[in-house]
Amino acid sequence: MRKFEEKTGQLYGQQKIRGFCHLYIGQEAVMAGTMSVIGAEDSVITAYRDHAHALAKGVSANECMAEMFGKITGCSKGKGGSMHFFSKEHKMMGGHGIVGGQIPLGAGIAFAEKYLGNTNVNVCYMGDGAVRQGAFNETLNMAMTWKLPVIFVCENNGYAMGTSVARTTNMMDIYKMGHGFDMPSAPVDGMDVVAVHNAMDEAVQRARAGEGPTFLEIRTYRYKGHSMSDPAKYRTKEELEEFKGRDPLLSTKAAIVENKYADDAWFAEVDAEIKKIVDESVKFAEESEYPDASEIYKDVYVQEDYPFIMD
Ligand SMILES: Cc1ncc(C[n+]2csc(CCOP(=O)(O)OP(=O)(O)O)c2C)c(N)n1
Ligand SMILES: [Mg+2]
Repeated sequence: MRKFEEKTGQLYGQQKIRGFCHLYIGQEAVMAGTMSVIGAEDSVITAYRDHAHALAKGVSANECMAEMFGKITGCSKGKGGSMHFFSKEHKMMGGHGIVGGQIPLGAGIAFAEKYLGNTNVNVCYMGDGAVRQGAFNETLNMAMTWKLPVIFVCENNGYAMGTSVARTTNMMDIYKMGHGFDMPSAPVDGMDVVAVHNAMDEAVQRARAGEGPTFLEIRTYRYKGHSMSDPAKYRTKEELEEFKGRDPLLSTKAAIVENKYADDAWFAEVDAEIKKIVDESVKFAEESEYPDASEIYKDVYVQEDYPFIMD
């Protein structure tokens, strides 16, 4: 996730990737910790900061990179771009640009799974800004009433664009918003991948057992600006450095080496392998074709054979 996005940032600077683009760098422990709990049959849905979600759910780096280049081989056939990564195969249900728009959709997917009688869950990610939408409250109410198998994950990175959480609320503990619906809710250290995994594991077990939703407020931080055009003047250098000092990649690596699960040579091998995958994705994207003009109205509305849930 980190290497893919570092490359994405470079390519944006070279104007090979255009349009809106929001990097996830710094928040990776949220994705690694939550995705390591769920399986291929479970679905995820999120907002526009979606590259890591797609990669972690199994969408290939090739398809993700090609999407940002606007190429037909992209996961949304080059018509979605950075903010709209979708994959029916991997049950990655987007990539949504309207803040909070994905929250009722996630509950809807969970409703469908329950209706079909399986034990699949939906993980519905959102930002700290998104919880200020009315739809968030309405969705939590319905999800709890119907005991839907959905895990609401608020990735609290402290800011909604340039607006800090402190400027948008009198009550800083976002997880407490779930208490208004008697929903199991908890704060989680988002820089600690094991803490994230454990909280998620509990939530997913509850959802699979038919006991309904959970609301996790995972406290994290984004190192880059909101989008590529944001110089991030609304926060101090010290604040940024403090979080970088707790970088989840470094602390996880240290724990792995300390416990002798792997050594530096193994990390070097993995680093080289990932560099190759990322470099190849750029080549793949560059060599792919743009969609033909005849594609423009395709996939805008649901095709008869499309809805995965009715298969
Ligand atoms: C309904 C709506 N209002 C406003 C915007 C403009 N907007 C885009 S991102 C954003 C901030 C959202 O912040 P947050 O939910 O914390 O997510 P983050 O970017 O931190 O991941 C806003 C206000 C939008 N896309 N949709
Ligand atoms: Mg935010």
